[in-house]
Amino acid sequence: MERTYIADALKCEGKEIQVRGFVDSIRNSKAMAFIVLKDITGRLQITVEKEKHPELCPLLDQITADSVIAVTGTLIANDYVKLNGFEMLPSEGESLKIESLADALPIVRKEIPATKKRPGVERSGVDQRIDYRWIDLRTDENQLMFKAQTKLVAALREFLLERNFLEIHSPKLIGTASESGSDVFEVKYFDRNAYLAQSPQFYKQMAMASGFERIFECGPVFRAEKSYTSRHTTEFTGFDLEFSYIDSFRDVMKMEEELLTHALKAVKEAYGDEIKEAFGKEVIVPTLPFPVITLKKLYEELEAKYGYTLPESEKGDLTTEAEQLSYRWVMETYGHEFLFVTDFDAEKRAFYHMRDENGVPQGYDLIWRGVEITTGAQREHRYDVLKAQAAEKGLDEDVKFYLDFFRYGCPPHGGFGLGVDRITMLLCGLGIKDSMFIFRGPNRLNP
Ligand code: AMO
Repeated sequence: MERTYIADALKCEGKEIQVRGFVDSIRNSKAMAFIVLKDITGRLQITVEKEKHPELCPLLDQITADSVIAVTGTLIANDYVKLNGFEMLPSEGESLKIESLADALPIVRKEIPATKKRPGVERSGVDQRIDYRWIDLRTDENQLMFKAQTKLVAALREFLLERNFLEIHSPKLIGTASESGSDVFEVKYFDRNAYLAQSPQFYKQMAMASGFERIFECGPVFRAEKSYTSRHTTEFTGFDLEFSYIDSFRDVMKMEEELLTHALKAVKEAYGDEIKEAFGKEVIVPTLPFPVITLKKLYEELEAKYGYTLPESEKGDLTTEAEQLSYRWVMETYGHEFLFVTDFDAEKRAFYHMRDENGVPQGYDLIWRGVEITTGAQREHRYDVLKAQAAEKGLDEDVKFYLDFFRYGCPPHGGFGLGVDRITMLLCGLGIKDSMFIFRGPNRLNP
């Protein structure tokens, strides 16, 4: 018999069907057994009257929580059943099969509150849960998070495909340390060394020199940074795009705000209520345009309103503290969750950002709920200027292959990189370890 998802089973009253999934809980008493079965779509109570099914009793005695079983039976309405008002009654004969028995679980996925009869049990810490991430991911909350992420990425894709963007897949093994020259992972590559791409930056720009005009890529990004914050990981998923024939970095900002608004609308429609219930976070579809402020003005505002003083060493860049405070500021000033920050110092930005006549990089950071989710810019596409800017950062030899992209004709262009894991984490109000499928950090290479 074909397997029916639990969400569909609930529409099959009176029919004999088969459901398969994890045992969410089992109550096995003398006369009756109640199993709550969970699959990716929902939960269903299976009620076994033992007298009617003596052949199932030895199996029922074996079943543990989180075991995987298959049950064939008939769905009937029963007002006494709290779960959906339905229960499944197994068919006669061998209607229950144990597919896999689970050992006692090594982690506590959710806090168990104390009752009069027994003390409460604390939830395991995040690092312990990551050790057994596949078990941790079975919770409704975690599965919801990945359903929402899937929706988000699908909506980003959909928006861009409708606007003639091509999807590219650039190499992650590259021959030279790239970008800002900041920490990259070196890997053995036969008899020499290669590096893991810290961004698809060079290749998305190469696509502009290839005349692709509009491209995006969703793929892994590697950063050899020893950061131990709730926002940093050594490998994450980047959603990057690049497009040609822009007149200013403002065109890039416009594209991004429209893209994100579309994606958040899709997530809200599909999962807004569930996210609110599971994580206590409202999915807010932002209004257009997003607020914009220069870095200098932002610091003035933060100082005047909240007494924030910028450490001298951090001048020209956005500090983590200021990033967090900017959320309060943008909410109080605009009632908006997003903030574009522009006019960083050239010294603090990548060499490939175009600069204006005063040397100001033509780019931005986008901050959502107090965390940077994007860097974007118009790129310098004029070979001589770009070469000089790379030389200024001591990178001209390293990026020679990249500079060549600009020698044989290249349209003006710009783009941005969005951290998918950061969006998911902010959407659910979690830290990065809790919101990645599997977190990677300086001390974490397993599972
Ligand atoms: P940037 O280095 O700012 O820009 O990265 C783009 C976005 O990626 C996310 N991000 C991270 N997420 C988790 N852990 C990290 N360690 C981490 N580092 C970055 C953030 C960030 O905004 N080439 C440029 C993009 C461009 O100009 O198109 C770049 O890589 O959300």
